[in-house]
Amino acid sequence: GLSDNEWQHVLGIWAKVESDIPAHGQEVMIRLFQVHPETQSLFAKFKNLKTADEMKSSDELKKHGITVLTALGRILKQKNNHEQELKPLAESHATKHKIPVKYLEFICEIIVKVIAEKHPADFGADSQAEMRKALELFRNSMASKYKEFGFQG
Ligand code: HE5
Repeated sequence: GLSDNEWQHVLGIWAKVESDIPAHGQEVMIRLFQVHPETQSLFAKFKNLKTADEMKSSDELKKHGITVLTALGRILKQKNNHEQELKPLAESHATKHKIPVKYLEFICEIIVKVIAEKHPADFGADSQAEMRKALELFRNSMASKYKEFGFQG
């Protein structure tokens, strides 16, 4: 787990994400689709968007970015007690959307990169390592819940 101090840093950084969730979410989704195009094909609504410009003009993509980061923020704020918040997310991703753990890894790494680009002065190597640790905890919990729902991930 993370120490109190580490959680405090992680949530301090997350407050910067929350200063503009739509812009961060949009950037995360576009980057995910550009770096890992295989993830885009899972989205019936988005698989027809070809260029970054088309992605940027999609209100639905923007909305989904907000949904993803809002859900993740709620989980991070629970620190080590995220079971209740995480369970419905793990269930839908395991049984309905069928999102491999590998793709959770992709999006988490992109989230770190996007925060680093948008907040270079506040998100140095140590903060990045703390955020990676928090996101790893999230992924590990998702992976173990996936198994409870019978999805090997
Ligand atoms: O599960 C839901 O609510 C509990 C449905 C809305 C939702 C989806 C759908 C939410 C809240 C999240 N995702 C959140 C979330 C946080 C982690 C970091 N997601 Zn999610 N997703 C949804 C992730 C990670 C992640 C990685 C990938 C490749 N997610 C996806 C994919 C994905 C898909 C395909 C869907 C359903 C399609 C959709 O809503 O399209 C607009």
